[in-house]
Amino acid sequence: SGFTEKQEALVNSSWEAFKGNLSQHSVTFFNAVLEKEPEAKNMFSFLGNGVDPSNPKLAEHAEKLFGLVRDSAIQLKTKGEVVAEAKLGSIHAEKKVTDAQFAVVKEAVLKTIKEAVGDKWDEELNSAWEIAYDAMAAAIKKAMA
Ligand code: HEM
Ligand code: ISQ
Repeated sequence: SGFTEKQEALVNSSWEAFKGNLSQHSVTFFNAVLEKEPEAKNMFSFLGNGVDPSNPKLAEHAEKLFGLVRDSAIQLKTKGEVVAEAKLGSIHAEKKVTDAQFAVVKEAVLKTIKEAVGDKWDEELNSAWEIAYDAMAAAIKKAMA
């Protein structure tokens, strides 16, 4: 039932793969979000010119998001639950982020991790990311309320 050491290790190692080519994977990530949710372009101040691979803000923001999903995996393993900082709740409440948008970002995270790990991808790895993402999304939604 609990999040296992193996699942935590899978998330950690694929987080390293993501960081290994951060600028490329950040572009993949933003394109995947915008393909399903064009409105997101207006939600991020730094997307004024669309997805510009030379804009360092893309990587900065993507790194924060993926880093928090990794942190979620660590929290799940060490204490069995995930808590989000109050500020994360207020930012997303302010931007009026919806459940449907959380689902779009989830699919984009999974697609990006698949690209990052290449032939190391399997269902177990995918499922570990899903569990960690869902737990962090739930914690943010709770902090939004
Ligand atoms: C801001 C994390 C889901 C929209 C932030 C920030 C963090 C963060 C750390 C503040 C720093 C930064 O801007 O990079 C997360 C995590 C998510 C999540 C971990 C899922 C588990 C979403 C979703 C949306 C969204 C689904 C809607 C498309 C935004 C916006 C900002 C923001 C618009 C403000 C960006 C700006 O300053 O221009 N998020 N987020 N987030 N998030 Fe999220
Ligand atoms: C949501 N929150 C923070 C950063 C993000 C970067 C890309 C797409 C969605 C995001």
